[in-house]
Amino acid sequence: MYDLVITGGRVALDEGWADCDIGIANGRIAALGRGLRGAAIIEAAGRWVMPGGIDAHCHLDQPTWGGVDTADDFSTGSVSAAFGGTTCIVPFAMPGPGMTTLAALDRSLACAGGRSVVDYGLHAVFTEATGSDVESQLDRLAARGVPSVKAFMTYRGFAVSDDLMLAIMDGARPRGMTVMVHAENDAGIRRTTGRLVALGRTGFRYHAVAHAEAFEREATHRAATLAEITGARLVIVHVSCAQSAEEVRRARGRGADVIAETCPQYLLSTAADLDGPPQEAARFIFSPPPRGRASQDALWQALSTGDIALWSSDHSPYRMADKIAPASEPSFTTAANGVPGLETRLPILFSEGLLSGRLTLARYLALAGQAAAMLYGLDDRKGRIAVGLDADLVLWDPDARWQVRHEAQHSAVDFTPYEGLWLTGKPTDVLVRGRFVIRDGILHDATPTGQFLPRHAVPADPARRPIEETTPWLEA
Ligand code: DUC
Ligand code: ZN
Ligand code: ZN
Repeated sequence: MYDLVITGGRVALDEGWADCDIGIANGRIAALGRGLRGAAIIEAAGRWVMPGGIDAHCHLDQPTWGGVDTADDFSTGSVSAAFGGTTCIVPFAMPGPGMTTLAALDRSLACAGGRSVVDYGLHAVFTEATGSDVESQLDRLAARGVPSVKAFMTYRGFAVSDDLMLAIMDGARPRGMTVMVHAENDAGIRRTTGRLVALGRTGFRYHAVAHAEAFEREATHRAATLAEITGARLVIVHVSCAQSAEEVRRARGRGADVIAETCPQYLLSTAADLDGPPQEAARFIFSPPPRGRASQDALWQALSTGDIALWSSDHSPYRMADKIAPASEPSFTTAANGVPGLETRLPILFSEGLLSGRLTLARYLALAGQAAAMLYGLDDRKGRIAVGLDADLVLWDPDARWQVRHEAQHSAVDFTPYEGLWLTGKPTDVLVRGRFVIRDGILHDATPTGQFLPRHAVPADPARRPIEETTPWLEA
């Protein structure tokens, strides 16, 4: 007798669709089969039972920077995630001005503790303020279950030099840690922003010029090359355009362990969306910016082949007033960068990826969370429907036809970039470790029982060696 049995649904397993029951005991999936008996039974006829999603790139309760803070904390952000079928999140422990990496981790753990309705891990962030003892800091992060660190190639106060990037990668590889990079050419952005300002071109449309594709392509190529030099595992976060996706594909072709992530905003909006009145255009201010239709096609293609391995929201919950700033003269140079997306990430993938036929079930499952679980050291607990794993499950009504409306979303941000978008398929019931958080489309239990998940390191592929350990003339 199981604590709970879900019966009658169409279940998404690794090997494909199955008509089976799911038996849950002590918060874990205990059995997959027919005729299972449970203390409680959930009838799922007509619904699809999918693994809970993992959103491994989001920003919650970040320290105030330049007077701007994030609207969502771990409470509102995690409820929003749950309504969107995401049962596990990995936000960034972002440092405030001058804050060290480890102090930022302590701060984020304190912010998250006792607030989240879904389970969560944290990524660390290295900046020039991190200090020179990179290796000992990596040791301390790994010991605390944080085997992934992000570094920025742009933004004052954040951008790291190539030297520091190499040191981070050199330290990460032997520890089985993953380096995540925001790849844009900083000097190019600063130079072009300065010239646009001098020309009086500060409207939101110029955001796409100041962050042109060439800047992203160059930085992606450089970061990938640094990964090749060190043998490190590298994730290029928020790949926005065909040129950057192509750089990742080429680096992988050379044997480098470089992985691409993209986000829904790059598939559903274009630079033309920045061209409207400020109130409208502000909904599409994020970095890198939206691109053109050809990039959208290339990104869908790369998602379908696996050349892009990760699908994350980059949920960056900044309010409209912080985007339209100053209100008297909105400017791309002062607008807060980022859009909400925790709640829409998976429904967009379900509707526009799986149901549209762009993605197979296997690709959908990989992008929904399986790939993130494996890459970020969560696969022993999360990411699939399999015996022994946490009972993080989502029941979807595959026929529900609905329109995204900001008023119906649960983030504390005051807009969505997807206002009015029609989608098919909606989560109706969401369980985290066997407990209902959402039931029949309603918040069933807001008790913040989400746990911090210490993640395991993922050893580097021994074939990917630092360049000084290779002897190409002997191997030719
Ligand atoms: N990069 C992110 O990863 N998130 C928000 C803004 C940014 O530039
Ligand atoms: Zn970024
Ligand atoms: Zn981000």
